[in-house]
Amino acid sequence: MPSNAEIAAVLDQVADLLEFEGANAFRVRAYRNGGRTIGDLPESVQAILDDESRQLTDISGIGKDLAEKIETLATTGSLPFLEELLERIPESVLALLRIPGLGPKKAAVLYRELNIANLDQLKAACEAGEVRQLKGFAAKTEQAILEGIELAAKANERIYWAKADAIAQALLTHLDGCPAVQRREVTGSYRRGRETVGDLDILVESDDATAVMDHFDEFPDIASQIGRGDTKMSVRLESGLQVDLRVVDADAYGAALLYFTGSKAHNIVLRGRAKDRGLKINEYGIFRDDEYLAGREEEDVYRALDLPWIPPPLREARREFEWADADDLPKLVELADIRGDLHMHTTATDGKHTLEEMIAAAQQRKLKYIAITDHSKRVSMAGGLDAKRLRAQWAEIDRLRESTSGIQILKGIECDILEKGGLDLDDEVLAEADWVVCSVHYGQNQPQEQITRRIIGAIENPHVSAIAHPTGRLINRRKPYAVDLDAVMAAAREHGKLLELNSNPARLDLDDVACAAAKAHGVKIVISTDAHHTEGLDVMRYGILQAQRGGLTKNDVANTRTWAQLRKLIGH
Ligand code: DGT
Ligand code: CA
Ligand code: CA
Ligand code: ZN
Repeated sequence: MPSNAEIAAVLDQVADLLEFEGANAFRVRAYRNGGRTIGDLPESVQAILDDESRQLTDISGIGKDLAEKIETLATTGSLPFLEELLERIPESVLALLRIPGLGPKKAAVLYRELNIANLDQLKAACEAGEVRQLKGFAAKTEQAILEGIELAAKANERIYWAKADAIAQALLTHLDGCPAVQRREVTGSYRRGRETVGDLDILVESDDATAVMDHFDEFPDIASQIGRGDTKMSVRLESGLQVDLRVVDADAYGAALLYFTGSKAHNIVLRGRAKDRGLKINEYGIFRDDEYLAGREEEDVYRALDLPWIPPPLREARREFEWADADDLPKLVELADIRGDLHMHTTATDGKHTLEEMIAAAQQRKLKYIAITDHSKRVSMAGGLDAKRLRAQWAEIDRLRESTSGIQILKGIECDILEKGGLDLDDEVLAEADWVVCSVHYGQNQPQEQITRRIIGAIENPHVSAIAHPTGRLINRRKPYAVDLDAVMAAAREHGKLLELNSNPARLDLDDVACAAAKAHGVKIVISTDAHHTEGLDVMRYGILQAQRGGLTKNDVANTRTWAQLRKLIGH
């Protein structure tokens, strides 16, 4: 359920897009004012929708059309009208609208008169003095725009790893069509599996850099070239993402792979170790004086520094060198280790697929067990389950168990932790469940002590198995709650409860650092998908990356166990 602020942001975006398209000024203003009204509303839109005696049109300034749009948005989480608008306007143009001080009207003039469709083109046009010649623009405007571009670039959101992955795979497939490409890899933060990626860094081994770059330049989604040299090149894609390409020969490939994978902090430690040994390391290899010692493979370079090969997710200059020196690098958990998925939804609440469809999809993915965890009744917008409906779903699970083989279907629930503390369903109901995962969806802005107390209260309940998305953060969109994770972990340890690593690419909650902290506390992690449709089951691999970055092994992750073992672990 979107918050008032989220609804307001959507209405505001609709206003921007309508204005950009030159829509009627009254219409634009209706959305703009509507956004402000909802943003300033002292109570939640949801409360009004829930109350049958009231209507959104009762709010002054919200007409019938707007009320319908808001209701659609509130109940489905998306707005088809906005999607339509977005489809008509190229993604790169949207970046223009976000430049402080430019605004949709001026952006539209630039787009129509000068054909400017992205930030690089706009910057070039300003610098060439073309913008000041337009009606309604001046030299001063040009300067303001240039400053705005800089600001916008800084504020430019890093993209989710999952989105970067889709682009990276397309780029690699494209590069594989070039006969001059020998080895190739996406390096940088992407290879380290960071939750967000600033830009993509592609490394290619080839003895014909020109041919590789010419081929790369034909990638269809390139919006503009940022620069090109003899062996390197940078472009911006239509989506706004920058891609750096570097071409090296075979002798340097391992050294360059190491260098460009980073992190920078990891590289700095490597350089220090090289220096200690009278060696020099750079992206071309490892050298004694001017003699090339190694560089074809990453392993060779690490070996020259008396180190084992270190998995990229660990390369953050955290504990990897300490572990490597003690010959104690963790054997990181892998997707293939995962046996079950313990958080998913069905059409009984806000899922898109039925119980049967989710089970079939889990079987296809070779999962050995799944827990069905629809929302509890407090989440009214999602049609959360009360005891009666939950028991009806469990009866259905009983029937399906008879006709299903190869997979265990667990009776679960995602039970809300109430604002005032306590759980949304009675203990006697929870006692009948195989698996209870608890989460905070309301009262997220409470002070630290209160929200921590609520979560620990759930952990103390003997029927509870795990805490879902323990900090509630949404990457780039919503800060974590003020929760004291240290206290939560201590409680989880004391009561033998699990903490979730929610694999949704927008959540990845717990994050890598918190996963490592949980391990230090002796708390096991359960990596779950929180799937709301069948394909949602595929996000597990993003959670695995985050767990790897946290240094987790198979043993640290509860759902690598059989259900019988896991059940014992949580004392059920
Ligand atoms: P990002 O793009 O912000 O998500 O993060 P990275 O890690 O991909 O950073 P990026 O693209 O600036 O550079 C790629 C790698 O190149 C980086 O991880 C390490 C290496 N690198 C870049 N600049 C430096 C530097 O000044 N010193 C060292 N030692 N390495 C660098
Ligand atoms: Ca990068
Ligand atoms: Ca880069
Ligand atoms: Zn959920």
